[in-house]
Amino acid sequence: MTYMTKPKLHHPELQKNALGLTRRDYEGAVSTLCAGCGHDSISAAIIQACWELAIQPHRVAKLSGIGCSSKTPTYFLDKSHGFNSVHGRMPSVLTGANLANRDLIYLGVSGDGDSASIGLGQFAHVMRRGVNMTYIVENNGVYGLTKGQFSATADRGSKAKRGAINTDEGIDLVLMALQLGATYVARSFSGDKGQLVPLIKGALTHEGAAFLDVISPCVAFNNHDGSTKSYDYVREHNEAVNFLDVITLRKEITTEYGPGAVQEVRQHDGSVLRLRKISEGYDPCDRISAMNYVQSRYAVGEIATGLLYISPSPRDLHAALNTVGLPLNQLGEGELCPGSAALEKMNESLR
Ligand SMILES: Cc1ncc(C[n+]2csc(CCOP(=O)(O)OP(=O)(O)O)c2C)c(N)n1
Ligand code: SF4
Ligand SMILES: [Mg+2]
Repeated sequence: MTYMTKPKLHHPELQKNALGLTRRDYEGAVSTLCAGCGHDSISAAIIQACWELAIQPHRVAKLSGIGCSSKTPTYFLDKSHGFNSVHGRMPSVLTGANLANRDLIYLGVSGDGDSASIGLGQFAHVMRRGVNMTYIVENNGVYGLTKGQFSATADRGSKAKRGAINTDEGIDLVLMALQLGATYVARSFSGDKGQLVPLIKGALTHEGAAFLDVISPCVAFNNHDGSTKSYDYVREHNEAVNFLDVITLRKEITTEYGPGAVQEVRQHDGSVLRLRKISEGYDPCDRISAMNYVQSRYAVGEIATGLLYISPSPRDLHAALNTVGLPLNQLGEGELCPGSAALEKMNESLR
């Protein structure tokens, strides 16, 4: 059995959001992942973020590939659209769906094997095309579902559960996303809900390619000494650059911070991202500095987390292709099929 339904009994006093929905309205089936798996904490953070943003569940399309991580969309947002694709192919399926219906909020959930091994090409192209989506990689450094082989994000020199040393260089998907043109790039840790929930909210409200690398320990195969993706290792080496607060149009700005400590970035949808700086002088609007910073922390064994880069002027694939403003299912037959004369004219122009 791959999923179990949850009883739908709500406590009458559960807190409601602006739509009158409780967190339970954003849940899915009971998880069948190992107890303590980081992926379950990420599902909980997605539920919290969507509830806080008061997103209508039917406006979300959640897509994934294959892996324990890719199973997780079953465990949240059971009233949303969902598509579990082929291993490593979530980005192309999501791109097609996005081009057909630009009105939905696209959430792609993937694993480090799914995105950095078999799906690396797909990951690269969805980022460089600027597809408007939130791309979450639940990164545990192993192929959890197939019993713990090193994935391409495992660091060189890190140790497998049975003692083998990884001799290959690890791929940092954050660095790749920065180089490829993603317009919102963040890293977090499944064990830090306080940092993760606002980062997911910021990504969901961002109108462009938003990439989130979440280190998510695999308790069954990669949570031992010598692993660089274990709970202990990440807690000890986590270097947060900022703390994010997302203020939507509905919410008044009330938090007060000291002068100079906060940077505000206004997004196209009207939401404001307030960044409380932790690392002095870190500018999340400077892509090249972000790349240097991530690499310099890595060189001394630290993991840079937080909102690492945001473009104040994101671009989206629809803008690049100059597509029609409405989803295809809202167009009439006349608009979808311009007729044989128009087709003939087009063919003529290509002869
Ligand atoms: C085409 C294809 N190749 C290989 C597999 C076997 N396979 C299933 S999941 C997986 C890796 C999953 O790793 P990851 O994406 O990191 O997810 P995790 O289970 O660690 O969350 C592999 C190799 C497959 N299902 N399909
Ligand atoms: S095998 Fe690892 S990744 Fe898969 S559910 Fe268990 S702990 Fe999570
Ligand atoms: Mg994995």
